[in-house]
Amino acid sequence: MEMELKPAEEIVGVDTRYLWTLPLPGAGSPAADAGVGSVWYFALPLTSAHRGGHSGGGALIPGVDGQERYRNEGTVYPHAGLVEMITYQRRCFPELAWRYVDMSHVPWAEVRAAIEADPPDVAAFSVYTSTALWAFIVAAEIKRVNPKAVVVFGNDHAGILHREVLTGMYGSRLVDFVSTGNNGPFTMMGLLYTLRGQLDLARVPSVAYRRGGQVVNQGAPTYPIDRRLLPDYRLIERELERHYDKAFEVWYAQHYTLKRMVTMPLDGGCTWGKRPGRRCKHCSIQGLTPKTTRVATAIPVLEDVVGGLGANVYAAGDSTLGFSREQWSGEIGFLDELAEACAASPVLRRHRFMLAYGLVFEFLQSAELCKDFIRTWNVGLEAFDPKLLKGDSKGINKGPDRVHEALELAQSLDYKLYISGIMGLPGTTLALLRSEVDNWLAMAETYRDSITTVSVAAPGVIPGSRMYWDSYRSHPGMRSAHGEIIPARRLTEQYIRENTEVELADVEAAIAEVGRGVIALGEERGHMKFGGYMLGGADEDEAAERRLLDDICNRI
Ligand code: B12
Ligand code: SF4
Repeated sequence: MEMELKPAEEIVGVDTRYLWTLPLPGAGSPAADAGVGSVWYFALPLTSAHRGGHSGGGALIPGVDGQERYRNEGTVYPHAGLVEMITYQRRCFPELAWRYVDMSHVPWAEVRAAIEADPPDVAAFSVYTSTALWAFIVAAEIKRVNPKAVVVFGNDHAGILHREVLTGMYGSRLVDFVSTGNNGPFTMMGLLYTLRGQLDLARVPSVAYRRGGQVVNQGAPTYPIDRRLLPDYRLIERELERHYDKAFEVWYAQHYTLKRMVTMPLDGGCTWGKRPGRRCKHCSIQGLTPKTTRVATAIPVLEDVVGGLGANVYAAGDSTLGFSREQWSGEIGFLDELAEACAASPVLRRHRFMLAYGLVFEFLQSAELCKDFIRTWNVGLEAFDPKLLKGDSKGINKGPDRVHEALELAQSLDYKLYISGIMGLPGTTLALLRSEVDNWLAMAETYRDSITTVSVAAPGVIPGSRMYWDSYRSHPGMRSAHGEIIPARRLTEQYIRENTEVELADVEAAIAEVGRGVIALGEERGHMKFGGYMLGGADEDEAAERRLLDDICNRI
């Protein structure tokens, strides 16, 4: 698969031009470190949001008490992609020092001091659209202190925009390599072997870089996930204790018996993704081909995580609840096998430990099958009025009656619910906005004993989505905003203006009203939390972050 701006179908396969066998056969343990003495892996905070750097965090909403717990608690979930790479690094380079730094928890001053004291030789960043600014800031500081350091950007934002990053005002100076596929460990370990002089760069998959004034991209299909190691969270147990457990305590402790949650790439893609034109318009995930791990491999890892670390498991797939034999083409029996294996495991059969995504339709099909191991159903309801879903494949949620039926079923089978939605979809009027607010509040009130989170956001125009691609092609204004850092809030404002009868300000007022209601209801009973997408771009913090970046760059 090649990550590009134009939504594309993800290809799964093995391209034999590249190195996939890790550790590299015959590499042995080289005596010299060849300039690579330490590798740091960075997870980043949302732009301008030191508060609520967590999914569904966000700025404080005026006019309601009980938001103290939303302040600066950092994310609940360690970063799966980074722990996946660290797991491989321990296998391939057991002697090579590494650090895992999650800046939603570790403050900038502390990170800056650590870089000053002993900068890394290689820095790997997981870059989302909403965290790109911080990726550049930290990369700049590392290059300032250690100009020889090698900077690698990865994840969807960087991969989709690899050209923009490698040739951009900041990226051309700060970023050496960009990962362009869903092959993190192979890209990163390949690069480490290359930097140590043990592998030709041409054999590293899914990597883009500058050469002779050009951008070279060694695009590769996604290596099958049933042949990969799963992330080993024991490697960051100290960070779990120091940071993530506290965040979990604040947000979720009242809802769960296991008091942690870690993300596991057990499956990926969705059954809607085969043809990119059919995908939900706002979905920015490129890797959409349905794929699953091997259940026999996953079970011992899950036993360690649940039984050993005492953690819940966030299934990173986009459509996990869709993967039962009774649905779609009937080809994928992942959940059927998993249910059977969990029931047979002395550790797992005692817990409902998993959080899984699924459409309403998918939940209705698999709720009964999964009721002994899935604890939480994570559902994107998007909107209540079917008119708003037209032209966006989420219409497959099939309107309010099916939603109601699914929520009732969830409650009767004692599922927890993490519910998200979008306000300001094409066709929105002021009257519709009002009725959406009322519907969200009515739902929150009815199901508050099951709901952990209600998260409602404006339609973020982010690269990777069909919405972004359509706007990019049809709007000169959009093209001028396009680049290595995306002004997502400004683009969203424009998108709402052009496709609805309301303004972003109306949408944000409606979201705040839902927020106030949800928080107040949760305070009364149920402990629901509220969150919305922090688009950034609106406050002084972000302007200060931009100045910080320029200031560091001027000193390199
Ligand atoms: C789990 C998840 C979360 C979790 C946990 C994230 C975490 N800390 O790990 C939570 C709930 C916290 C979360 C939050 C948010 N998320 Co989220 N999340 C996901 C989800 C479902 C799975 C990600 C995952 O763990 N996959 C498994 C791991 C192993 O793979 P991966 O991360 O995809 O990375 C692969 C490659 O990209 C590559 N790679 C990744 N990083 C790097 C770095 C280097 C150096 C290299 C070489 C390679 C590499 O290697 C991996 C494969 O081997 C994805 C959707 C999806 N299925 O991809 C959305 C997704 C990543 N999230 C998204 C968004 C928007 C958010 C939020 C901004 C939501 C919000 N608040 O409004 C926040 C941001 C939080 C933050 N501070 O960064 C978007 C990102 C879009 C974009 N263009 O940036 C996605 C793609 C979903 C979408 N809307 O389309 N998210
Ligand atoms: S939003 Fe979900 S169902 Fe829609 S295309 Fe994306 S992953 Fe598939």
